[in-house]
Amino acid sequence: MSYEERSAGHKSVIAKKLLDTIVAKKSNLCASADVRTTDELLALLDKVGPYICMAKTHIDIIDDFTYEKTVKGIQELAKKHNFLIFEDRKFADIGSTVKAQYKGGVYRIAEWADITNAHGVPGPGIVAGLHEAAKETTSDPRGLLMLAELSSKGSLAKGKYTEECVAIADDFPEFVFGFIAQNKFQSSKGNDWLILTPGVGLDEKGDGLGQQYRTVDEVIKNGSDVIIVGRGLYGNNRDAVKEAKRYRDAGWNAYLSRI
Ligand code: 5BU
Repeated sequence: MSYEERSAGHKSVIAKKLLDTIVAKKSNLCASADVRTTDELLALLDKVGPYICMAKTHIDIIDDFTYEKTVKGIQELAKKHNFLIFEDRKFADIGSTVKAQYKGGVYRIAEWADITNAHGVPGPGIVAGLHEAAKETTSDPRGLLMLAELSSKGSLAKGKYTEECVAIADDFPEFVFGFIAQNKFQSSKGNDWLILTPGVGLDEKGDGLGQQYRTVDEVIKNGSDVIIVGRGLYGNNRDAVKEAKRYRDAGWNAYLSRI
């Protein structure tokens, strides 16, 4: 099915917004902006902004983080270039704790990130806690991705664990709209999950610390809807604009051949 068709029938507001942005920009590329300072982060997102549907952050690796400069800066760029914001927080605690972590502390993620993600290890309470925090924080749509699989070598998230993670998602169709995963999953309740895939690189096979890269064609052919690319865009002194266009085109062409 095309992104347009899936948007029309989707139960999640945030999934619709993402699908519509992908269509408008002809880009299924999410930039993973894993740099260490606010200036580098904002400069990178301003450069690649026109070519991405989404920016993924690890807000806790920014050495000089301030809500005023870092968060406001990301929000301005998201508006300027029309992309969604995904904080890759990987929540993993009981419902009550993740609720406080998502809405509070220094980062107040629920206020500004359209999307975040969570491990299924604690069971369904983690999703219920995050959903409560989202509803108590804002009337803007918020979406959660469950971490069904990881790209790293030897990952324990597989088999029965992955199956149960997918089953948890089926009980929260308004909030959970898909997975961070390497494969596609069918919902037993007819939900249309989006698959966002990290571990995508066209020039390298890995990073020496367990990361494993597959090509854009491989992952899209296998059912991914969004490719997540970090160092492939800006590592090794790459020209981020040139690489963003390259990954955007590769992602879009692979999608067109799939449908
Ligand atoms: P890279 O530079 O393209 O390797 O960055 C990949 C990003 O995706 C990085 O921020 C990781 O934290 C994130 N990631 C991943 O690489 N693999 C996974 O399975 C998950 C997240 Br989940």
